[in-house]
Amino acid sequence: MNIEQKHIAQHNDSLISAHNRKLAYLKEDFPQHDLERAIQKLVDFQIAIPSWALGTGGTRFGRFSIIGGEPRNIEEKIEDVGLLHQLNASSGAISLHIPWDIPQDVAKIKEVAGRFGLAFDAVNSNTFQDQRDAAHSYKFGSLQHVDKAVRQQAIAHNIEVIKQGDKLGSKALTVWLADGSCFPGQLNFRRAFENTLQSLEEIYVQLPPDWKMFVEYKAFEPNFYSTTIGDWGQSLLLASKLGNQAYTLVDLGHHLPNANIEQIVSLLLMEGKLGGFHFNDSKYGDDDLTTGSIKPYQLFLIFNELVEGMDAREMNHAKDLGWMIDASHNVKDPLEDLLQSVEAIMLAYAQALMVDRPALNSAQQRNDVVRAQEILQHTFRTDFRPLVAEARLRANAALSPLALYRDLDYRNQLIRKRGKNTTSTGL
Ligand code: PSV
Ligand code: MN
Ligand code: MN
Repeated sequence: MNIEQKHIAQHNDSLISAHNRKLAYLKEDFPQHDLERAIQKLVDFQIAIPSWALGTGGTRFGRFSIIGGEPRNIEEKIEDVGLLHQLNASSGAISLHIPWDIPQDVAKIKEVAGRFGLAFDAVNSNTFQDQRDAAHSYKFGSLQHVDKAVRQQAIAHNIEVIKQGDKLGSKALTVWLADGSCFPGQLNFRRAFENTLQSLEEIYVQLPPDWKMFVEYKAFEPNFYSTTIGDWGQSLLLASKLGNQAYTLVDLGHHLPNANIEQIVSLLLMEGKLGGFHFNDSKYGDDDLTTGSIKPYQLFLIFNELVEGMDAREMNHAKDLGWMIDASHNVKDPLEDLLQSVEAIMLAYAQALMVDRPALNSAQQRNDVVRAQEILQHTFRTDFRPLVAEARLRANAALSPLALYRDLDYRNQLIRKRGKNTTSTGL
């Protein structure tokens, strides 16, 4: 299914005068050059959508399949991302999770993705669930396991995922392990870490030369006493030992409460070891809520460090890191939720681009704490949504993607096509 360009044009016509008025306010207050630079960076910026977030999610207490019209296979998942990309021109990639996704007909999958101008971002392996007919169980871990045969099975799976991703044009493997322990004494920490490193080394040597490995960390869950890659220190240690194709991946929901994520981001970037993100938001743990829905200021502060650090290293904002969402939806239409997440990320990026950086640097040099805070909060509290909308307009997308999605009654169109009782992931 496709959105006709005439619908986008009609929608934009109906909003254009209000949009121009809001943009004009910004033009009065900020230099034209800074605004133009930000708009171009926003046009270029793309965020990958996780294939597993396109259907209704669930918790361990249940799953309510209330939406309907969810994608039934990988091609329909790609079509859904294509729809988002048509609406916002900022969702130009999909991240697959194997074996929740089984890319069987590679030519067809590439054809569907090509139709919507989508790329394949990092492929994710899964050794946190036992697969049907598998010889060994991951109950006591995968790459860390005390039994070499179990480790070997998990290594072979990761290598298979690289092969599948390579056929599609992916350029990165994300490894997230549930490995750890639930009780003191269950695990020899050192041996678990060494086994994990050795296993990752066997996977690492199979990476094509232009690939990256993202080592994702998470403080707890499903193990509740120790997690073998539990924080950025452990991930960075592994990535450093593995080599220059290995990086740390920051999932915003994977920290202990009150962690200073923006500081972690800035140091990883400084060390050249920041691989990318799983964006989401949380109040308590790995809540996987809509990005920017709980802590938008934190999201802005993270982007503030990114813009500062990437400019200092002369990195390409759009291409040099993996920008991905990792979310789950229990009460919202997943597509609406993803539109909100992308919007929040773009806005945080726009705000960060508009920070008066020379003034901030100077305030920091003078230890002018009050001025530094004023600079950041002034930018955060200025309404830069028109910049994000303008970027969409220039990329032939919708001024208000969510409004157009609702106006077109798109969910009901999907339900009519795919049916009411659909499920999409292996969750
Ligand atoms: C684990 O909590 C995680 O963040 C990893 O990225 C997994 O791949 C994903 O969630 C699965 O939903
Ligand atoms: Mn994640
Ligand atoms: Mn997670």
